[in-house]
Amino acid sequence: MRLDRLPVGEALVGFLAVVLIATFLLASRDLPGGSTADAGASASAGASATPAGSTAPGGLEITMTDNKFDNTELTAAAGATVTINIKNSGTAVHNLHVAGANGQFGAQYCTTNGADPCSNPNRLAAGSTATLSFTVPNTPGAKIPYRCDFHPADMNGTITVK
Ligand SMILES: [Cu+2]
Repeated sequence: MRLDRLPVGEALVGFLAVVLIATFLLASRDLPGGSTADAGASASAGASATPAGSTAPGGLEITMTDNKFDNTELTAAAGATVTINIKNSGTAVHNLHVAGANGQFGAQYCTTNGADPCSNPNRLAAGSTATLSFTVPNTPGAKIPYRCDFHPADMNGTITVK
C-alpha cells in the first residue's frame, strides 16, 4: 500500500504553508485595492465642482452664442449630482433651464431656487459664466429637455440619462 508510505504529516504542513502563502498574497492584494477605492471615493466626493468622472464623457459644458447652444446632447448618470458649466459668449442675455423630473418645464422662466434646475445666476449677461447643479433623476433612458428661456425655439437640447 503506497498510501501507507505517504508522509501525511509533511503533506499537511506543506498544504498549510500553501494556504498561508495564498492568504497572505490575497490579503496584500486587498490592502492597496481598498486604499485606492477609499482615495477614489473621497476624491469624487470632495471634487463635486468638477466631477472628472462624469464631466469628461458627458461633456457637461455648454457655451451659448446668439442664439445657439454649442452642445445640445448631454448624457448624465442616473442618480448622479452633476454640474453643467455654462458660458455666454454671445451678446444677448441667455439662461439654462432644465425640465423637472417629469420632463416638463414648470415655469416659463426658471429661478435659481425654483422647482426646476436653473442656471445660477438665472440670467447670463454677455461674457458671463454660470453653473447649473442638479441631481439626475434615477430613470435610465429618460431624456430630459433643457432650453434657454429667452430663446426656447432656437436654444434647446436634451440630457439622456444613462
Ligand atoms: Cu438664449
